[in-house]
Amino acid sequence: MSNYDVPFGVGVDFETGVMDNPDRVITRRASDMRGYYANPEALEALIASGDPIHYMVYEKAIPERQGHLLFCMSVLQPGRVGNEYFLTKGHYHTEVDTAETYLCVGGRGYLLMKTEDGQWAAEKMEKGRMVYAPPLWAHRSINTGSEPLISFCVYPAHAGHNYGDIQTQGFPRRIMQGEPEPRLVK
Ligand code: S6P
Ligand code: ZN
Repeated sequence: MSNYDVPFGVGVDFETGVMDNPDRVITRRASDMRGYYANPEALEALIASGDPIHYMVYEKAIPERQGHLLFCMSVLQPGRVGNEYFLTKGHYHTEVDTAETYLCVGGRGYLLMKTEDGQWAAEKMEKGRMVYAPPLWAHRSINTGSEPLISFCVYPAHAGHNYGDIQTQGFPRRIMQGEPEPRLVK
């Protein structure tokens, strides 16, 4: 029995993405993102110039077992590494038969998804839009706007995270600066 086997409520600020009294806060800075961008020199320059925060995730310590739901607030900062917009690492779920839903509450960007057999999809994220990542689809957020991209995510608590081949293989598309729309490049 944990604190989370009884009902509870928690406040979240949709303007900032911050959750009240989170049990875990994950902070990923530029230096945590080596291997993920097309332009490693630009990433090293960013690290040398102050190693800014890329994203933060706020969570409650829900028991990681079947039946529970894990949820989080994810706040991805705006910015670019060279011409490539800031992104999260992206992952598959270890338990492959688990989906996830994202509700964007602020900012603008994409949820980029892929499967191991080479399919991919890029769904737009903007305030009020919900995006669904079905079982088997790896998922990564990308901020193409000028404000933080703020999302509320929910997924089965036993899902687990598998970063797998993503650091070395990436996704089939990258999202680069472009006018008037971001460019999806191979
Ligand atoms: C968890 C969910 C999000 C991500 C977060 C950071 O299943 O998809 O909470 O963990 O957006 O992304 P990543 O790829 O670094 O875990
Ligand atoms: Zn996930």
